[in-house]
Amino acid sequence: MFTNLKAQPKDKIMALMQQYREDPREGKIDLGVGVYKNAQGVTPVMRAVKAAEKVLWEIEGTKSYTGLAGDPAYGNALTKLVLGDVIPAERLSMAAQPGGTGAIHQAVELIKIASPDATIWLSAPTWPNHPSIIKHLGMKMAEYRYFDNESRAVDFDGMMEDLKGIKAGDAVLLHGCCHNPTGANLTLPQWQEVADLIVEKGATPLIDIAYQGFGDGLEEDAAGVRLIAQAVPEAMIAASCSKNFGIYRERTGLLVGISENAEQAGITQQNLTHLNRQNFSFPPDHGARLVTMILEDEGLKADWMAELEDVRTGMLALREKLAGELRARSGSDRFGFIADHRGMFSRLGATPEQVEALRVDHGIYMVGDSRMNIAGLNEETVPLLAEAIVKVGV
Ligand code: PLP
Ligand code: TYF
Repeated sequence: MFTNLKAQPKDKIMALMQQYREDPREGKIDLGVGVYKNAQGVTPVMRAVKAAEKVLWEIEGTKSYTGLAGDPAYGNALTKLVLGDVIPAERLSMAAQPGGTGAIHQAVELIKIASPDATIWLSAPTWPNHPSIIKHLGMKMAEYRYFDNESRAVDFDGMMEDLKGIKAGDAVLLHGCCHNPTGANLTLPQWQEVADLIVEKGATPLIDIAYQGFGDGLEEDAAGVRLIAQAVPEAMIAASCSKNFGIYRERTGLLVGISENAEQAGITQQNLTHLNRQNFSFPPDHGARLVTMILEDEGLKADWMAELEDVRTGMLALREKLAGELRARSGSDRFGFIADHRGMFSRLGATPEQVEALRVDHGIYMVGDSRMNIAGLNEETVPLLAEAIVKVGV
């Protein structure tokens, strides 16, 4: 049987991580995988997570199964973080998932059940796992233009033109904030235009929000999601706690369904629960429990928000510094986009040869499409990166 298996494409980001680890050079700089790192290059356990884990160790009396859709308290707490109070509870359905990735996978499965001929529309570019999961599940996909390689900003005209091709029953995958891999994001008026078009076409948005709190703030980063959620009769939201709670390996995500009415929401809930049962029965609980404890406790929540805000403003300061260093070294404003982008990533717009030169000649690792993880920098390495970028001729 196994002799029938064929080789599978590698996860390029993971392959790059491996290459970085094997590089013996001392001054090497890792701007690859999308994991937050502090100035010392450490991905810390957040204070509130540590505190919650300590309490949990003391009070947790059982590790018996939760529900098939996870603990409802977790779903409610995380949904409130993402959506605020903009959608009445009776229209919501939710199921805990192993990470944001699990939530996306389950959303595509839900689309497959509800609308098997649907095309799922993806931004060009997008996170490589999006097309990979959709292809794996045998669904059709199409791309909409998103990034203008010249200005390194959103190509909104191109996006709207391409989205005119949406058909009723299709799904449109949107990044809720902090677009991966570009760092370029929609403005609120642009979100409104996208929402209007989706409603007009009778499509369903699938919003992937994996970096809430990493861009302009917890509330600000959710503004586009809330706007679109209020504008459409139905939507899916795949939320991840990996980054903003720093609990990557705990696999903590949530799929939220928004339905037109309470009756429809009940059926959607049954389907979400059914899908969990088919795929893994019960979702992981440890990360979800920590998130619930933090969001439900005023003190823990305040401390988590304060630490997250430090993470966010630290990355913004690095963006400003890098844009400044590049302005000084290149004698031009053409790198100003780095300060305009939000989240962990910016797409530099370098050629594959330049990305290669950065790695080979300067020990600087970024993804092949020239996506760099801003959190991989610190005060000392920003000038080194700026120098190298100018040297390789970006
Ligand atoms: N969506 C995007 C765009 C991401 O970058 C990530 C990154 O990690 C995820 C979803 C989901 O992450 P996880 O499955 O670790 O929660
Ligand atoms: O884009 C990134 O780097 C993060 C982390 O298969 C990641 O989203 C990378 C690859 C992968 C899963 C997560």
